Amino acid sequence: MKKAINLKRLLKEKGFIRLAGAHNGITARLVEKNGFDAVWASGFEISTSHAVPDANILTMTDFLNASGEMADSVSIPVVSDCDTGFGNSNNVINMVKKFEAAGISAVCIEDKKFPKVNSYIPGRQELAPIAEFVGKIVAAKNAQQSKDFLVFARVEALIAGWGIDEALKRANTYLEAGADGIFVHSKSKTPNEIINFCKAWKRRGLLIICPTSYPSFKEKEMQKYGVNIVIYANHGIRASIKAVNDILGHLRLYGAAGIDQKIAPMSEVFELQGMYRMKKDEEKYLKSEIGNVKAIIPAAGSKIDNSLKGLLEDRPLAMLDINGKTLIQRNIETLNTVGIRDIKVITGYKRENVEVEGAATVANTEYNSKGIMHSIMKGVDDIAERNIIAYSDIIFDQELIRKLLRKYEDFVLVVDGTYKKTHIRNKELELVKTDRSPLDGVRTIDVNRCNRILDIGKDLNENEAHYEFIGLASLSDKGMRFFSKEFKNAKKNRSRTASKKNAVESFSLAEFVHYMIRKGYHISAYEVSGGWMEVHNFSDYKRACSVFPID
Ligand code: SPV
Ligand code: MG
Repeated sequence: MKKAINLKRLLKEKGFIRLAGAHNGITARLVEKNGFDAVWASGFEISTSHAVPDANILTMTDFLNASGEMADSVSIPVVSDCDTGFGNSNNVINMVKKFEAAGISAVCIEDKKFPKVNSYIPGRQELAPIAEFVGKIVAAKNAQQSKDFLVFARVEALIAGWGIDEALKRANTYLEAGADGIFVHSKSKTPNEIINFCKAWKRRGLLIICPTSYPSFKEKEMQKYGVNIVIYANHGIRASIKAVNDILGHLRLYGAAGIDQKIAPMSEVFELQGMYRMKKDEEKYLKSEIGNVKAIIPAAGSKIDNSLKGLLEDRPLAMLDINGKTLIQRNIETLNTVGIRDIKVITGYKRENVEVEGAATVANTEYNSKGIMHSIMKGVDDIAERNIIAYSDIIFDQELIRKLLRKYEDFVLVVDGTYKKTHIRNKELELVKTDRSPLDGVRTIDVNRCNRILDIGKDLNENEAHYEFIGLASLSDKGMRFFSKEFKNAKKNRSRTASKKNAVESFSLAEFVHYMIRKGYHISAYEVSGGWMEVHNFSDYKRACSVFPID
């Protein structure tokens, strides 16, 4: 497994690189996001995250799993802290095989006796014999598969109190044995010990330090003394311990009020965990039974019948509560149930009060001066195999949508032939004339017959009309492309002549379909007798309430 960024090359190019500690996928991702050159898969952090001491309590497999997760989560290299190599040279051979295969760019082993204890803990800090550690380095270098894999040797002589001469001797011997770099560790409160080491070290191999206990050492200074890699080993987990403690304290004392400003928003977490990328992948690969279908619900308009104003206050019609659930939410759930998950609700009037689940919202800030067609076009981005457009003042049932999805014509409007008998509103209807009249006055049967729309509009003569358009349409990808293209053309051509009111952006869907019919397009009618209801006024609302159970 190869990393996108090659650590060996990076070191050659930059001469000085910065690593920060991590213990799992998300912390590694934060290291990358914050611009570090590589991740330090810290033994201290991994142990802490398992709530055990950094003292070889965890196994090689625990470290391998954590390191592998980090490597999978970032594109920058991961350098794994492998303590003493989890045993003798036999364990080191197995370790290199496993870590290299897991996509790790380098391992670092330290010259202490197994089991080790974290370097900052006073007391038992026993060094391994030089010969034994050299054997581990040679074994590691011989075990690696790729020439780019690096093995760093960590000198603990200063930690164990053996002094600078022992540290120099060990550093030189380890380089001779084939180590790709020397990590010289110090727990001194000042950088002097490390500076003295650097000054005295004539051999000059790749040098690594970890300034946890001597934070005053500036990166510029480090470079002056020949340091090539600085590891900020454990600040991430210490920061998170403090942050989590603070937040838990706040929750205990005050509850969740006022806490949102102090924690990462969910959107940031979704971004970090890769949710948005997954949703994009889903669009591409997750094929549902119904294929790739999108829905657009224009709900930007401010027109509300006077009889409903008391119920709506500061909300658009789509937010009308019908027995515990809003009108729009009922439609979104119906679409979701059928398998349509890519839904865009176009908001405008009082859009700050529009709340939907299971759909995205797109703002139409010009809802006052432009109409439904402008809203619909705001919802058109990538064109799907099927594109549903549904007005926000109707409620439809699942069966109607399922049947509509089985209509394969390029441009289909759902029309109802029963309006002459059931018309109980005082609202102007968008009437439809087709090349064939309805099969029967009230009841029809779905025989999949294709009925071509000859005319549509509010001003159509009732005697000539056969149906009313219910505000639901289905377009194939080809149909949608023509629809968008004609809209753009019409916008361009008419902008010179039409008044604002007559501008194509102010058209209703029916008005634009009328325009397309005039241009010769074949628009089909899907005839229904029910399966939907409209909500324009208080009587409609009462009827809807009597149909839906209380949620
Ligand atoms: C680690 O991060 O696990 C290290 C560095 O080994 S330190 O804890 O600073 O010794
Ligand atoms: Mg460690």
